Amino acid sequence: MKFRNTLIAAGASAILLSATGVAKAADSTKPIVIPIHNWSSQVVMAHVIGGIFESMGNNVEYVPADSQAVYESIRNGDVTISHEVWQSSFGGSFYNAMAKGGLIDAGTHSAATLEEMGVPTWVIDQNLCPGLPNWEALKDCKDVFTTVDSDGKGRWLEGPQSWHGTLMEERIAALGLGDDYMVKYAGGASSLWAELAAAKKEGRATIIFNWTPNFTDAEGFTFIEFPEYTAGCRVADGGEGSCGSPKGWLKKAASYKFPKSHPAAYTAYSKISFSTGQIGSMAALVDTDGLDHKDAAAKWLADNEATWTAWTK
Ligand code: TMO
Repeated sequence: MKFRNTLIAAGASAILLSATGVAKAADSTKPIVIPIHNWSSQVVMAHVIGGIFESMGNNVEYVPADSQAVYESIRNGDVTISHEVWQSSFGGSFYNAMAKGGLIDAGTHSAATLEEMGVPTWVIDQNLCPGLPNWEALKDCKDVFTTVDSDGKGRWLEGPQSWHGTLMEERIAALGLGDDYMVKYAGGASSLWAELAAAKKEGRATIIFNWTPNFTDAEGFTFIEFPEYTAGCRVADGGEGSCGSPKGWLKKAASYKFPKSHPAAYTAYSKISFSTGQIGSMAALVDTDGLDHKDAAAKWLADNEATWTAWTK
């Protein structure tokens, strides 16, 4: 028996009869809305995933979005996905939106994550603060971490406050480090990387917020080992705050409408899983090689075609 592919237009939507005769819903022509945040891998991956959707015939729109508020926007249907849900920074907002209804968990990347304060590994190699990466070593070496703007205290250069609020200030207080250390917030991720480069040039120790996967995995960055994270240990979750960050997951979120409006794109999205090396290289194309985010995504797609086309089938 022979079947022919038959396209039946039914209002705005179409039904495709495949070779097996199983009806498949075609994707809506409405744009899939992808958020743009303020760290490199996320922006490159936005364009990588957008490029995958476009290769399948979908329309895509990119919108700048706050990385906490985006989960409420997804729940409301204004944004379609969030493709880098980092457990430490965004797990709370992700599950809050899910509990209110309207946001779904579309799977987990294979990369494990850590978002934590740390030092470039040469600070350890040169023994500038003996005992690191154990956090207790900090008690005896605030002086190597002072800067002109730190009031005689050791400085922790945090990321922008939009990522995780006053988490590190609370941790410093809870660990009894408040007399010796202070937090300064970077205006953007590029200030973190500028500080890494300046400290290296000056041969000066520095503590910055950083994460893995990132481009810094390649050169060597050592995360400080704080008391182990447990559920509820943070002040924001009702705890004392004297804990480090979780060895965490990296999830994909979607609007509950997405599987219905764009079933083919959603099916591909649910299969997407990036590794530590893949995400690190997306960041490196921008922060090490100097490409802009769109060019980095185009290069990544061209260099990894076999990987991503498998997800579209
Ligand atoms: C969410 N981030 C990767 C910046 O920690």
